Amino acid sequence: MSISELHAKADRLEKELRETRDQIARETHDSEVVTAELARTRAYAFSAQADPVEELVTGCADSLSRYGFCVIDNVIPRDQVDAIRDEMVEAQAAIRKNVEGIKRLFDEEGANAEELLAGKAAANGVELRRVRRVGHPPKPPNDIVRMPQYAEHLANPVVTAVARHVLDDHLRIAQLHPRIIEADAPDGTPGGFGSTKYRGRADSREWHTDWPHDLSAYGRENPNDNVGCVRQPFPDVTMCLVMIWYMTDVDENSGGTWVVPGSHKDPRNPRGPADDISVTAPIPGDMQVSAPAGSVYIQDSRCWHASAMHNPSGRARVAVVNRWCPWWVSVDDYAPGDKYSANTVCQPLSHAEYRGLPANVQPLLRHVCPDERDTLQASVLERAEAAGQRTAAGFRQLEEDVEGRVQANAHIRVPVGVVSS
Ligand SMILES: O=C(O)CCC(=O)C(=O)O
Ligand SMILES: [Fe+2]
Repeated sequence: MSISELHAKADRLEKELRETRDQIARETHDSEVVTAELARTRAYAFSAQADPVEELVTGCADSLSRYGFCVIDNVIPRDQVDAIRDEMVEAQAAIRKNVEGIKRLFDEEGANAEELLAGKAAANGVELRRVRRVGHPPKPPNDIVRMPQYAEHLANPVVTAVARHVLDDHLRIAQLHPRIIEADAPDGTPGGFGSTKYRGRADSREWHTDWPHDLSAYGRENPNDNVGCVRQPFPDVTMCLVMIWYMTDVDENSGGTWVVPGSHKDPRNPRGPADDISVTAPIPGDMQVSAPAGSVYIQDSRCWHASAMHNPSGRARVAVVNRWCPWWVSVDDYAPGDKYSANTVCQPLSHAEYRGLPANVQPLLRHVCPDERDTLQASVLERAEAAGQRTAAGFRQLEEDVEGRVQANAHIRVPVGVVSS
């Protein structure tokens, strides 16, 4: 057989293998068995106190790659959880009040951005900050400024080690906001996430994937509000880690995040126009995460997941969500007309707010402070320095050993024509 015939045969066999595996999964309900076991054993969870930390990092990275998510248990010490939970609840109320104030100023008073920043916002008890991109409208301050106790933990060394391992060395937090799932109310209003008319059923879902893999991109067809989404089928690269910091215990009765293990590698998407998936129906093999208060759920943004639309536990599920990216993802939003800034993309910080952050959090949020120069961090520069030296060494060979150099790459063989599945 010729080389090209062999390649064609390999492609055919790979395709057949994929199809056969899909068929086995369908016929043996493989995913349901795997998920039931995963939910029971919590094989996705690791202790924040693990020693050595490298084992936790590889365990989390392996779980993220295999299942699309992991949990680090007890990142926030037990004795601080209650205070931080209360802080998050108060922050959410203040953030909502502020956004309502911004809407009122724009809608009822017709204020423009410059007069608001020049004092009108403050005079009306509304907080607005200038953003880094010139000409883009101001936004509410980054939610982190309302949660100083939580901020002390945001750059937890174990959490950042996992993020650096999976993403890259220079990290940026693109979004950060509370996400509270209400409990059933005394008047009978069901608990759960989202519109009250859809809440209360354990068999309802709101499947989605997260920015930059959120297909409806917050703003759908509206160029003022659309923050951008990677095209389907998504490249097999982890571009964003979503972190959910649970400040209450979570399980299937108390707002544990719904997830479909393995879905981050599936080319389909719950919102995919051609994928024949209902965003509100259970998916075989889905499960809810369980974790003690103080734990951090980490997922690849491509993983199919949903907030619980039921919460029979009798208490609210309190959490803060953040989206972490490597420096090379374009985190700034493409929603220049979003004057209410209900979306939470790159909410800015004043210089004083930035300087008031814990020192280890500043590098993660420097990009949202327009008063700071946002250069690449040392670890990324060091890589470039090493590559620069390697390049210079090659040119030295060209000066010092013109003929001997010709065989210097004889050991390098690049496979050609290999199609990866
Ligand atoms: O509330 C949860 O458990 C999930 C949150 C979520 O999906 C999100 O914020 O994108
Ligand atoms: Fe989400």
